[in-house]
Amino acid sequence: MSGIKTLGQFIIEKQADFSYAKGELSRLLRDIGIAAKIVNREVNKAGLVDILGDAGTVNIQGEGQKKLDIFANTQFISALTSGGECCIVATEEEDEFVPIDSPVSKNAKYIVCIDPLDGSSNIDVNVAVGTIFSIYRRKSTDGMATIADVLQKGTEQVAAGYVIYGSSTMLVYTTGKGVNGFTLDPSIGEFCLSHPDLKMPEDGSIYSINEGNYVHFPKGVKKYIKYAQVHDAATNRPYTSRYIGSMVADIHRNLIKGGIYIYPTTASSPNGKLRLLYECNPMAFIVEQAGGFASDGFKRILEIEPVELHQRSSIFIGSKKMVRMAEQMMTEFA
Ligand code: AHM
Ligand code: MG
Repeated sequence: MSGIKTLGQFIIEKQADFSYAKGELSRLLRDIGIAAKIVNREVNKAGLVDILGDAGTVNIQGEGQKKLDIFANTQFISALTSGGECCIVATEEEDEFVPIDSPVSKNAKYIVCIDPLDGSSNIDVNVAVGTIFSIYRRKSTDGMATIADVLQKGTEQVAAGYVIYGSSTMLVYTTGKGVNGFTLDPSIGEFCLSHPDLKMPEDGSIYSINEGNYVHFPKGVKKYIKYAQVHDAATNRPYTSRYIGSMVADIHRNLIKGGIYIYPTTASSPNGKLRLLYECNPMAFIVEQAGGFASDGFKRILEIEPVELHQRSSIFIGSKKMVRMAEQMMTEFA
């Protein structure tokens, strides 16, 4: 097996990095990897079986849930329940957090926040979707973990990652010591290290935003879009516009090529659309660990104090120089 390093091997190798962990975090990451493979199998055959389309229920945000959202939600909760390392799962698909009340899990050290299948409106048209997860250490020391254990700032994350179900399936994660990417080799059913120590270019020339909402954007965002479209050879402008409408896929591309992804406040989403705990914080941790930056337009995403489970935020995330420039315009035209 020359040259191949599987996710499992890599996690075990890196376990020594965590003086506080006795293998629990490694097992948690392994459990997430296993659930991701099961979800991948179903996503891959979405066009074949009658699992496609609306399930007819509506999630806490009032959005229609697709059947695969529900499937993915169930898979991740069940993997985290049987793994025994996690005492609470907070998921975008459920209005309350899910306490894991088994004898082994209730004293477990970790909290997982997860968006089991992000961008699910893209499934019906065979466009990449993703899973986003975030892991925190439990703060309380006895009894059942509580909401206070879940509402931690992004800076407290001990690990975060995403899975992209795209032209190939990848799992990308960080434990705060850089970012590593693994590609699923379907022939052996293993995630294999393919993108060691991922670094995001400091500057880039891709901007990703749903420009259809232009009229509803804050002035600073409008100015940034105009800046992105001006010809200036020295700064590689005009930038290229790329927007898939699937956060994981848009950010994954920009992470590798250099770029900025923006989901600002709009008239219909005055606090932004994306959720702080399930989407913004984990992606911000990964991007910062790769050398990029994430802001809500004025302050660092990872330093926002969460006050509720399904809190939303605007987000400007990507290559550091691009995000700083967008922040500058937000302040100047506030
Ligand atoms: P979801 O969690 O309901 O799937 O929504 C999140 C998705 C992101 O993946 C994507 O970037 C964004 O919503 C697209 O929103 P819009 O269609 O408003 O541009
Ligand atoms: Mg989502």
